[in-house]
Amino acid sequence: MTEFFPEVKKIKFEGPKSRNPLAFKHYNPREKVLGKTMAEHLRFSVCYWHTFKGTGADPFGPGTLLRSYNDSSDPMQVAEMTLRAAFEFYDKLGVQFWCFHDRDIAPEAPTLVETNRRLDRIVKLAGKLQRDNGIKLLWGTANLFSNRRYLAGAATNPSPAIFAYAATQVKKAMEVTQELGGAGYVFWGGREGYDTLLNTDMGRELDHLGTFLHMAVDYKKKIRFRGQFYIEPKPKEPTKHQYDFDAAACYAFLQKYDLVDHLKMNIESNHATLAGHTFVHELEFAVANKIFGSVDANRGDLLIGWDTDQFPTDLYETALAMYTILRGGGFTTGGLNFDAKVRRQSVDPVDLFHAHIGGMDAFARGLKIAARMLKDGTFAQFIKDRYKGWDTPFGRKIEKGQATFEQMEKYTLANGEPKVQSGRQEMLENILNEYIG
Ligand code: XUL
Ligand code: CO
Repeated sequence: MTEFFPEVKKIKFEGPKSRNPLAFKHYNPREKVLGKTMAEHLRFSVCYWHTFKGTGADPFGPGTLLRSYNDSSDPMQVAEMTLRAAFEFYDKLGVQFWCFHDRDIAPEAPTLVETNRRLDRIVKLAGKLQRDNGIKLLWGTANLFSNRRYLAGAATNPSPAIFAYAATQVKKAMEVTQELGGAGYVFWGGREGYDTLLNTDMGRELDHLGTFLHMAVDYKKKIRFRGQFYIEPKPKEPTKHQYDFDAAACYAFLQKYDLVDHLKMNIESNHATLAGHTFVHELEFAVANKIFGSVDANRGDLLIGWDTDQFPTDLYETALAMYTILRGGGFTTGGLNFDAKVRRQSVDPVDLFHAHIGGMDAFARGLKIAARMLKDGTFAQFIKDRYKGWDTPFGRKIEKGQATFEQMEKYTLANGEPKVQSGRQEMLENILNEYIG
């Protein structure tokens, strides 16, 4: 059988002293941390779109990444070779999961019937490759943003015919996700937003998005698809404003349309920073509101204002992210999906390995650091002490909603000026540095 990455053997854990760039220094899938293996905690997934369909194109120039599995004029042969290359990659890298959009794995044909036939053919092969390699599907999704028909959105398109086309596509994408045993299904609002309010009925579009998701929930029940639905926040790009702006906007939307019980958040690091938040802020919000589901792991660039989707390497980010995720109970159906792409100059297939190895090691280190932070309990104790006034009978009464403004006035007049306490930010940051180092 053709090998697509003949220069790379199975990636092994060699420990922190290894100087082999094609080895894990920290990710040891079988090593136990807080009672679970690293593999069980981290549930790494490789995304199909960037890793196997990414070309390196940017707004200033075409693709630079040449791959042997693209070497055919027959699009279905390319699709098949790419899928085989992908499973060779998953196996050599040692991940358990993958993710895809319908149109990543099989190209569109002139008619929807033929498009679905192509998809079925590839899904059949994917099922076999999953079984042969012991790889599972973390989640599937539909690409509702690349085709010209979706230039003004899918579920929020001004045309009901395009809404219907998008629903038809999601119906099929859910079916194939179920067929492949997917643990989840993602809704990322590709072009669900606007470029100008001069041509947009925002209220109506939001209603349509709510209706669309309810139709998806109904169909999920009908076909008994047991995977978890996720919504993936992003504030802008490709549109000027995306309705799923951030976790808070998504939560408000889900509450208004009575969808909270049906969707959790798929938090992407670079989307968080585009929204003016940190990655950890978005995770913390999701955990605090019990809507955390999964992660698209990547990072942005401090000086570039768009979704650069770089591989995560920052230990502060991975440590704090894992600290929040562990405090939220860890992953159940979700995982760490590398929605990240190699740079345009990283033209060799081996760069895909370097990128993922780095991301996996960065999260493995983050996990170990977070576990130490949790075990020591230093930060948890600090926070507990900071709020200890609320654990007194006076504080508890307020928390229970049993206090009145008049009682607050009486208390304040009797007790005078309240004491303030230091937030100790610098001290806490120094302690954090000790964990990272
Ligand atoms: C786009 C993005 C998507 C979703 C899936 O920024 O993150 O790839 O993750 O549609
Ligand atoms: Co994403």
